Amino acid sequence: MPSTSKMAQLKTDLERSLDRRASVARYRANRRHTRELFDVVAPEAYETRPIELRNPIVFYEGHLPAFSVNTLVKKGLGRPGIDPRFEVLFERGIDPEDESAVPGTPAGWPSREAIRAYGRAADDAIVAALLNDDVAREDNPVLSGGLAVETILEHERMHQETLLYLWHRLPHDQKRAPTGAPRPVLGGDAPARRRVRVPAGRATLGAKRGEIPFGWDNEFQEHAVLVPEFQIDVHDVTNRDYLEFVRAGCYDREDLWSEEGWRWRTEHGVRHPVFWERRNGELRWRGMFEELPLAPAWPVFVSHAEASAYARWRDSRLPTEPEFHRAAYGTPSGAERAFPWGDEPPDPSRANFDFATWDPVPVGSFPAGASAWGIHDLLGNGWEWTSTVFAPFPGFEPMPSYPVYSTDFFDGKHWVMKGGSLATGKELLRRSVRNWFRGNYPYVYATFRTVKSE
Ligand code: AVJ
Ligand code: FE
Repeated sequence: MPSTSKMAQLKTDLERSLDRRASVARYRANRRHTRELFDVVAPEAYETRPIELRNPIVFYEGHLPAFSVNTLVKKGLGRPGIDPRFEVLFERGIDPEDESAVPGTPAGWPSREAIRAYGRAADDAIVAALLNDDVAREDNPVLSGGLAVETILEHERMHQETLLYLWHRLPHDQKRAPTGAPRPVLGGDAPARRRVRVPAGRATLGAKRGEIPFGWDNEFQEHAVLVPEFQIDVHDVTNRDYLEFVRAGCYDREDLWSEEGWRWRTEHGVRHPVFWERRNGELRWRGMFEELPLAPAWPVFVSHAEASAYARWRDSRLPTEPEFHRAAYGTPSGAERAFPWGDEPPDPSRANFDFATWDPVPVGSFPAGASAWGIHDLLGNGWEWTSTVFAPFPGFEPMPSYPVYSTDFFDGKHWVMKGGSLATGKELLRRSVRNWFRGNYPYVYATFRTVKSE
């Protein structure tokens, strides 16, 4: 009869081999999804740069495997990579303040064939490591608890969202919809604008180290915030609502905009959201695969600067990060939930996420996803801008697997977004996830709602 510690050992060995196979399956599924996303884009668009403030498309096909090799194989396991040149060239993306600060890129990128061959070699190395190496060894802070493995898996998930919003900028003749792609659901008129009162109470932000299987460094530590009473929009601001702001001439009203917001608005000649297009005097929606009517009930996607100006025009403001938490996860009893609707994991009846659609769906489409206060769409469809500057929580420590993940962005120029979009993976809908962008970045699937405190 084996001793109990021997039994425990046997059990963990079995568990470990199941974990290994599960990680390989997740890695493979991720890579397949990335490949499917690249297949949407016409080959002639490969070296184009759909967003000036980001690298060209070609970069991302190299970045995903190179990041995985850099993080798991080199940094984690301490082994050589596959191609040192690629592992520097594709190491990290860019986030310049404006178009004039875009760093130079190579005169010629490696060929697509070479990048794909690198990707295949990287996949083989990662899969072999997941199957055979001690990828979760506890005496190595990069690997401990599966940190590097989770880091590479979620990194690829996040960039699938990057790819989607980049693809959104491409001309329609440079994309092909996959067969069976769902048709856009335009819906009817938007629901009436309405706010609901959320009484003062506690919001728990962040997570405790060791209590969730994985989190990015900026999600720690957990801490409670007392949130005073406020009133918040039941629905995200819609295209119908925002059109009133445009028609009222608010892109010409400097008094509504912050100083940087106004500078961005004037220097770029911004007259309406980038997801909108003016065609023969009519405003239309730039859909993923076709131009569409401006669906009144879709959430408007805008920059933080535009969202803030709109809120000011409505004599209101954007919610703070703690207010978002209270609206999404708080309840009248004071208990807090894992998700707006309760503790059950996300499924397609609760929200629009995980690439279920290629364009948003009407606000209020998921009554089963409403929060305890009856607030809709707090997760999915579009991220939500907050008035909170992206900064570390108390007890922040850079993560060993990717120490510059957040620290470079604690510069007072990035704003917290919460909630997730149509292109956010399921695992990234956990309560503690924080996203962030510059205030003048209008390209993300990001909407907002307004709040008032009496
Ligand atoms: C957290 C979404 C702002 O896309 O720039 C990817 C995530 N960091 N690779 C980004 C990220 C490094 C990041 N965001
Ligand atoms: Fe990245």
